[in-house]
Amino acid sequence: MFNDTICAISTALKDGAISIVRMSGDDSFSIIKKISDIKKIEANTIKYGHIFNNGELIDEVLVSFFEKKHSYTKQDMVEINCHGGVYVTRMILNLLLENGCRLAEPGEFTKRAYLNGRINLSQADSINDLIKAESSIQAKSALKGIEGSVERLIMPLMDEMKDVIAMIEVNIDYPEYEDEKQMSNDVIKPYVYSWINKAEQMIQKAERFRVVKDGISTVIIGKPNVGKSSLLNALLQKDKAIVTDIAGTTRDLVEGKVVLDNITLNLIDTAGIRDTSETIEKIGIEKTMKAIDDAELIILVLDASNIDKQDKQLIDKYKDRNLLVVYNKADLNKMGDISISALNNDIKQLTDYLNDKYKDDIDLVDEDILNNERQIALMKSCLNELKQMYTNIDIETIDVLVTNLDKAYSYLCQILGKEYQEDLIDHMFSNFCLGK
Ligand SMILES: Nc1nc2c(ncn2[C@@H]2O[C@H](COP(=O)(O)OP(=O)(O)OP(=O)(O)O)[C@@H](O)[C@H]2O)c(=O)[nH]1
Ligand SMILES: [Mg+2]
Repeated sequence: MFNDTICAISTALKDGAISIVRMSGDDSFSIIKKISDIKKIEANTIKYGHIFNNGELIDEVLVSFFEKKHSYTKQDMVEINCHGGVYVTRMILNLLLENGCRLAEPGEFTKRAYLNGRINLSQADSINDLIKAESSIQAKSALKGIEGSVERLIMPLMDEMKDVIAMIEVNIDYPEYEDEKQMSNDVIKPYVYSWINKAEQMIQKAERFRVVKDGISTVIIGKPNVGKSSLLNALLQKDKAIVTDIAGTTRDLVEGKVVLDNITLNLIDTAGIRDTSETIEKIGIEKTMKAIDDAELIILVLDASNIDKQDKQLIDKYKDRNLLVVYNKADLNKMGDISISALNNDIKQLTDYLNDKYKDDIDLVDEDILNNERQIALMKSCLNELKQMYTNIDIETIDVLVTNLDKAYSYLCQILGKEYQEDLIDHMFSNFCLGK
């Protein structure tokens, strides 16, 4: 089923020095022989040659051969390095299709790597994350995932659970073996307690890290004319939002993304908050309120040369949220812990503060942690089963409790893809790009 030979263009289809067209499957080696002057194939070598279509030269190429044992998919694989450019690359792909290959689905090479046991499902997650990485921290965390950090993290927990399940099963199935350790409710209670703690910690760390890795949703708010749009522009280093000295310039939400040293901010500049009867501005302020509700971080901008009662009301209103008060217009008046001048692009105190504030979360990149939503969601399901088990531990019999434990364990298996679940696998790999 998985041995038919697939092919795809693995590099971006645009002008460039080199493109790579890949094949994987039983016929990879014989197909390249049919379309090129490379007739003698040695595994794990790179050969120089030419590709022909009915005797007509298509390109001069370098072809890498990977034997099953050493290939990415654990199948015979061929990688054709041809001259970049849309035309030649497509020609070679078409030749492969005409000579017995099937066009790979997105992610199908990695799917084969997984199905053939080359990588586990969490490693496949990470390969996808690496392809999509936009910042160094995303890339670093994906690389850790590829080299097996998730398995390292959850295996000790899985081993403990597996042992306890096995002992309970022995107790149930062979009650006559009195020598076996008896897994009474009292015996398993401390185990379940410690697993709950571990699962909670893993989820908490993963969620903290996800915020810094995927971008902190940040809303810039304040009264009209304090310099919110100027701050957005200074952070983005471009004139994205309109800036004027007319109060109420920004009506709609203006979005932008900025990568500071390591953290990414998903920024939203908003309409200045004030009482107004003007229809458009009113709608803008309603949108501001909604954006504030959804944000993880609120940057409240004040005009340091003109602080009044309304500023204090805003500080008071959002003091229980993740609020950062920034004093702008430092060129007119310097005050507060974070004093900036957006007009002069003097915002270092703010960026330094943010990099420092999230440093501990960023440092989690060096720990083995859960890497993405799928893994976190499965760990949460596992935690729910364990909590249910703990709630009932003094009232239910062991054979009822073990059903929760079985389910908890199976969620952990799913993180690594240890259970073969075709739906899940298809869903996951369809997010990949072609040729990977
Ligand atoms: N002196 C000084 N003026 C600034 C500074 N930042 C912004 N301004 C000026 O303040 C005025 C308002 O700036 P905006 O960035 O449009 O302010 P805003 O908070 O987005 O205003 P609204 O969109 O109306 O809510 C403009 O004239 C800016 O040039 C600053 O650091 N120093
Ligand atoms: Mg504005």
